[in-house]
Amino acid sequence: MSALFQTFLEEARQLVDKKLPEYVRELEAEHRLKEAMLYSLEAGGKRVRPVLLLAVLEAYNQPILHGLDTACAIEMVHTYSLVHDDLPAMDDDDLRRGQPTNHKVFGEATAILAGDALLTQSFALIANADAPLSAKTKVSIIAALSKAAGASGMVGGQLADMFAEGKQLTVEQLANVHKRKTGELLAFSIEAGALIAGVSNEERSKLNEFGQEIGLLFQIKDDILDVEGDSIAIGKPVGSDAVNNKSTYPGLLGLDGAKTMLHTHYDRALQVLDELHLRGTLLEDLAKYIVTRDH
Ligand code: GRG
Repeated sequence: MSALFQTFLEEARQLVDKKLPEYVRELEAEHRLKEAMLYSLEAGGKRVRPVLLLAVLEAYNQPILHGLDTACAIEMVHTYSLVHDDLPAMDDDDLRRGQPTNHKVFGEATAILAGDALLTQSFALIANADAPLSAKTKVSIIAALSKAAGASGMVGGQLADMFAEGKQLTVEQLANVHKRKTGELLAFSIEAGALIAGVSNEERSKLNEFGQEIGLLFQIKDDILDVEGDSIAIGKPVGSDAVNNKSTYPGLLGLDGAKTMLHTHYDRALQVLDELHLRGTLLEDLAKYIVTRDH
């Protein structure tokens, strides 16, 4: 990782880490609700989505502070999705990022409401953004976020994923589920950066292609980490358990096949950056970070 990228990553994360709790603390709402929102917002996420948005601004030489409210809004939507994903009615998880899940600490009803409040608040953050964004830009960002997070994006992808469980999917079907469940919000992070930076429609559509590749890379890498992490954690040979899960890339393609696919999409992401004349910017570093990360 280049020193420049390392510094950017740290600075961007610090900005987001400082700003996110401020929005919640200033809300006129019940202490318990705010505590539950803060608990998951401050639980140590990697902040990949906000960093993607801020990196687009940096790549286009725009002040990154112009995107801070929107970057935090995306992290709120992401955090809501994890809180709800962990609920007993969904994945029923006890731990998230090594800590008890929101509903384990605050109870199911409060966790549902904390997720609802995070989602709703995200739209207010964009509408009330301090940055010099025109009303038209704010409406475009809000419309794109609703699409990425809603029924045709993340929420519908979550439902499709639930109903795909135990079924044998093709790689195309799997890619489609993940494109909606996790890819759309990652791609939106890039799109929001493009909208704030005011790039041309042509560049925006190329950046969108890059965003789609990033979404895929993130998911394939996540599945690979699950297999390698599981095997290391329980001392079994790599590929023994998680690799048998047919709704993951290693499950469908084998671990080596998934790694090959990861590198194919990484090359494609770099090619799109080339076409945008953005090779050598932080966006290339970020793509590399997503492919080489260890958690
Ligand atoms: C409940 C509407 C609703 C949607 C849930 C995102 C999602 C949809 C579920 C998460 C399931 C999951 C673990 C998917 C794998 C990819 C993923 C989104 C991992 C978590 O994202 P990171 O690694 O998380 O960015 P951190 O902890 O760093 O914030």
